[in-house]
Amino acid sequence: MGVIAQRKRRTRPVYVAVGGNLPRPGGGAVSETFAEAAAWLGTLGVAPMERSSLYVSPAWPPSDQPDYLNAVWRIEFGGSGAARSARALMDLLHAAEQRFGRQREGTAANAARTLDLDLVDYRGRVSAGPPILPHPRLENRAFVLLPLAEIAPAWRHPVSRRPVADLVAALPPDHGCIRMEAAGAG
Ligand code: PH2
Ligand code: MG
Ligand code: MG
Repeated sequence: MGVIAQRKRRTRPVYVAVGGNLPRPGGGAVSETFAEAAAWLGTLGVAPMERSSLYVSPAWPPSDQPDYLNAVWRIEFGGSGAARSARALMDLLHAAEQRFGRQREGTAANAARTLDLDLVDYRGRVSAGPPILPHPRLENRAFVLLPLAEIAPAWRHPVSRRPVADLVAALPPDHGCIRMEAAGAG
């Protein structure tokens, strides 16, 4: 096997958790925001190559916010060399959030949002950040684990090494996160 083929094989994937529970300015479904954000990232050489179904879940912590739409994407980098570090990718994800109407200034933690793109796993790296890797709250979040298990059934938590199926099985039964029937544009 050539060196290039070997290197390709060893490259570990990057996963991003996607969420939103507000229409962006000017309107439009959250699912459309996801699809357009994916397309925009693709133009920057950071293409979501695999996208889970869309999942609906109540906002966490419980509140009167609209339900969230969530998904997980596997990201691949194009030839341009864009975002070939976790930090650079995080910056691009923040730029996408801003482009699609995310308000950060003056908003509380867990405020409703048009688009949230969280780096869940960057090639298995463990880091105090920024960005903190792996995402510190992913183990308790059905809305991250269910879509991740869908597109990456062999995934293991980079620190605990627990398989994603075990993490899913440990979720409280009343997590309320439901996969939408049609494979979405998420
Ligand atoms: N994201 C949050 C806070 N709460 N709840 C759900 N259901 N889905 C989310 O993506 C989510 C949340 C902050 O990022
Ligand atoms: Mg988040
Ligand atoms: Mg975020």
